[in-house]
Amino acid sequence: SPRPQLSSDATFPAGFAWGVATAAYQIEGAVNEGGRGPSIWDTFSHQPGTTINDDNGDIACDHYHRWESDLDLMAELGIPSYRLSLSWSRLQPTGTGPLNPEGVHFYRDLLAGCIARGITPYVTLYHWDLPQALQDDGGWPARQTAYRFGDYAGLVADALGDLAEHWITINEPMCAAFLGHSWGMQAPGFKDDRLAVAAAHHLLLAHGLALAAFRTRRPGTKLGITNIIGNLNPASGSQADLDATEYWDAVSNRIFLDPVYRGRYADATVAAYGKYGLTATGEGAGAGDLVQPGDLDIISAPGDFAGVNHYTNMLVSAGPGTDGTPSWTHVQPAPSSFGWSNTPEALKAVLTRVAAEYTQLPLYVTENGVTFHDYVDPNGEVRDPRRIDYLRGYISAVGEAITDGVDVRGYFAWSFMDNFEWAEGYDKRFGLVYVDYGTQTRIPKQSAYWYRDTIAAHSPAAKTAPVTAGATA
Ligand code: GBH
Repeated sequence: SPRPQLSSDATFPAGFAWGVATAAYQIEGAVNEGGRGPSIWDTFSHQPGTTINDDNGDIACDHYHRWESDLDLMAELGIPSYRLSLSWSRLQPTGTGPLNPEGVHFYRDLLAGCIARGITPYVTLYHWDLPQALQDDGGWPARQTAYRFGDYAGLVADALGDLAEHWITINEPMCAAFLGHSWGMQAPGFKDDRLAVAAAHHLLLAHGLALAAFRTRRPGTKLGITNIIGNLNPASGSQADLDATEYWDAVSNRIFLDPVYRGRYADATVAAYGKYGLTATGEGAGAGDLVQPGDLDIISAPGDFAGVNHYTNMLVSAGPGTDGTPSWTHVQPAPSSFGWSNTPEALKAVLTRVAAEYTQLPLYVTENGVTFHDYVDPNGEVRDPRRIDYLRGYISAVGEAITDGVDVRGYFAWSFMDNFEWAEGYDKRFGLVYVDYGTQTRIPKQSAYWYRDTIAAHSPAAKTAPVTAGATA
């Protein structure tokens, strides 16, 4: 290929974790098999009108039955690391009580299957699929759910903790809290900011309780939380736009970063959500107050790495949103199916910010990717040059951050294969591998071959065994 693999300023340390990511409900299917209990995503996606085409995850990629060939394909594509999530309700069908042996068996086989193929698993304990029974008891807006999660984490540590070194407690509490309880576009589908803020705090508390429970049982493992971090830019230099940007930062980024890495909610976040009971530290709180004394100590107990998911670069302007709050739009909308921009410098800015302002822990980009309406051409190939451009830019940005001194240890492309994109159903294809859902055929897109070659070119082994550059499809 005449095009350079990555920018020349990008460097990657030995041992850098090159990977792909998925999540349980988005790929597994088999929702009524192996003793799995229902989750809020089963309930939500089966309500008419909640997802595009009324799609649901009943079958998804049928990964529950096809995991061996999926891992074979991953190994063939030379992908060294795999971030996957566990279905809480497959492991603990009602969110309380002992683990379901069939669920444990499935995940032990899956994780051992990764290791057998030379693929290093990175495991997320919670990627949005709360057991429905816990929702029926109040869900994330209820404090006890955080304690149920701590118990679950301890049981998982005992049952599976020997099979992976890196564990992520919670994926994107921002989406679980706000998309699920304020915007109403994700399970459980509420539109109530008070519930969303309570959910946010309890998701953070759940992270802290899980970290402690896991650490006690598996002292050698590495633990962290993954936050989605957008890059926010004021639409103009006006004071109003600067204020609006600070507001969005406070309620989308800082609400999750400050408690974990600084041990208190930011003043700007408290200013926005004090009306829903959020306080900086819970000092002096009474029984029944949202933030309790000691919560922030649990939430900010040191982890071993920080997970960063990044997709969006936003332009914030002061014009009132529907509820009188500031509004935002995407920067330079590109023709991806979500209208997302291709602005890799935003990822570099986010990584640089987290390292400069929040933590010296190693960072992992636990998700980054883009969706297009990919299709199989008459030759049976899936050509996705825009995804290759996107990945080249964003991966280069990671390498440039590393060159500048930011300690980034891994990059996981979202996603290994096309899958159930939540409220967007199967309409949005994020995969490096195309999935023909009718036949469950997997077809690596050109981007998968590009990623394979990029990994090889930027891994120590490449120096002794060079590979042919460019896509081979
Ligand atoms: C992540 O969410 C998730 O962790 C992952 O499961 C998901 O598949 C992936 O990224 C891709 O979305 O109105 O423009 O916001 C990121 C947050 C939530 C972004 C849903 C897209 C809907 C479109 N995603 N959101 S938009």
